[in-house]
Amino acid sequence: MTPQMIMEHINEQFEEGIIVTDVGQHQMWAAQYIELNEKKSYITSGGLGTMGFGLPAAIGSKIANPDKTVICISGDGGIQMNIQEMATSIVQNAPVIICILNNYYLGMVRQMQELWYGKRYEATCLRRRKECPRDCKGPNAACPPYSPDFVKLAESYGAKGIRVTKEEEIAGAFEAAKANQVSTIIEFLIATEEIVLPMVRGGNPMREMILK
Ligand SMILES: Cc1ncc(C[n+]2csc(CCOP(=O)(O)OP(=O)(O)O)c2C)c(N)n1
Ligand SMILES: [Mg+2]
Repeated sequence: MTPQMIMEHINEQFEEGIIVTDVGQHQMWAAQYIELNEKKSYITSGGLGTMGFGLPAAIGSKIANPDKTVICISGDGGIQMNIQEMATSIVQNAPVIICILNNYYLGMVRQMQELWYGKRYEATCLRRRKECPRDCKGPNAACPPYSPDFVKLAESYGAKGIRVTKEEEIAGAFEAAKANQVSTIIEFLIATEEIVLPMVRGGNPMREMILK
């Protein structure tokens, strides 16, 4: 399942709403693929790059616009920076649809380690354990399971949780989330080593943009 598929489903399934992003690769995919019009608006921390922005900003958007659908697009890293605000969404009765694009990595930084540091993944794999080989070059059959279980985490707050593992499940997950009266986390297990382009290496001029 590619991130682009998820963005296309959001475009097709929501005629109106406020789309809010967190920070990372998912933010870039949202910026590139989400279609906006007079009924759809987009809130992002942009280049300020404030991980943890997405969920509280989505809840605030919902409180200010109770009649609008609010969709938060976040990563498996960023969502955990302010996950406690799930409780706020419940107690304030401010339901939002939270899409977690789970690539098991702090993907934006992993991408830089891949492109410029010979895949020396350091502090970016969210499955990494002490037993893992020092020079791991990416996911393989020996990888431990991902923690936390986002579906159970959603349920523990009194919200709903749905896990989507393949493309055919995307449409049904959004239909279910729309029908829910409480916040819904949809965890999408996406390709782990996808990169987002174009990109400029820190300190380089724009003419040295990487396009492919
Ligand atoms: C508070 C904060 N810490 C660190 C960073 C640096 N940073 C930018 S994107 C990113 C990774 C985000 O990971 P995830 O939320 O899983 O999103 P992904 O890139 O995988 O889509 C990091 C660590 C940041 N922008 N803000
Ligand atoms: Mg991630």
